[in-house]
Formats: sequence, C-alpha cells, structure tokens
Amino acid sequence: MTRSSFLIAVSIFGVAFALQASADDSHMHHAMNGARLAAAASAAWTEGEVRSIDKAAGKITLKHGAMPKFDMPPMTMAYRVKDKAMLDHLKPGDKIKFDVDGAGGEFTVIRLEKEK
Ligand SMILES: [Cu+2]
Repeated sequence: MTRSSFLIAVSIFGVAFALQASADDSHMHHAMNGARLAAAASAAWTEGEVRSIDKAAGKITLKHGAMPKFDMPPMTMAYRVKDKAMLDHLKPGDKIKFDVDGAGGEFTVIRLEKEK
C-alpha cells in the first residue's frame, strides 16, 4: 500500500465514521463506496420525492430511486444542496429528479427539477 492510498483509505474511514455517527445505518453503503466519489462527476438524474426541507441548513430529505453512479440503492436520506435557493418552491410530497455530486466526500444535490 502506497502512502497516498493509505491516506485515501484513512479519509474514507473518516467519512464512514462521520456518517455512522451522524445518521442511520442506511448511509453506510455510501461510505463503503467512498472511493468512487471523486470519479463520479458526470450528470445523472435520479428520481426522488421530497420528504422534508431544512432551508436554514440547506438540506433536503429525499426518498429516491437507485443511484447507479454511487452504487446507491433506493432509500431515504438527507442531502446538502449546492444553493439554498434550490429549496424555494419545493414542499414535501413534490416529485423531483436530481443530480448529486460526491466531491469532498459529501453528497450534494447540484441540480434538481420538479416533475410535472
Ligand atoms: Cu441515498
């Protein structure tokens, strides 16, 4: 194991620990696939339904379908949003499609569209 791969492994473990400490077990698969985060830069829409919105924190909880680019099965989880204004005009129950970026080890919704 090279020094850099060791550091990557350590940081992935750190993400796993942070997710485990702050969320439920359903998030563990994200951490286990942490090595793929940096590589997954291309746009890919995922279907989701808004469960709750925290504008102050810039977070949205989504029940979403499978997200192949992160090997993420269907689940409900909270995401950070890139821009809090993305949460305007959204309410629980809304159907959306959204795209997530995993740069920096944090899942962030970088774009979303309301389904008609
Ligand atoms: Cu998820």
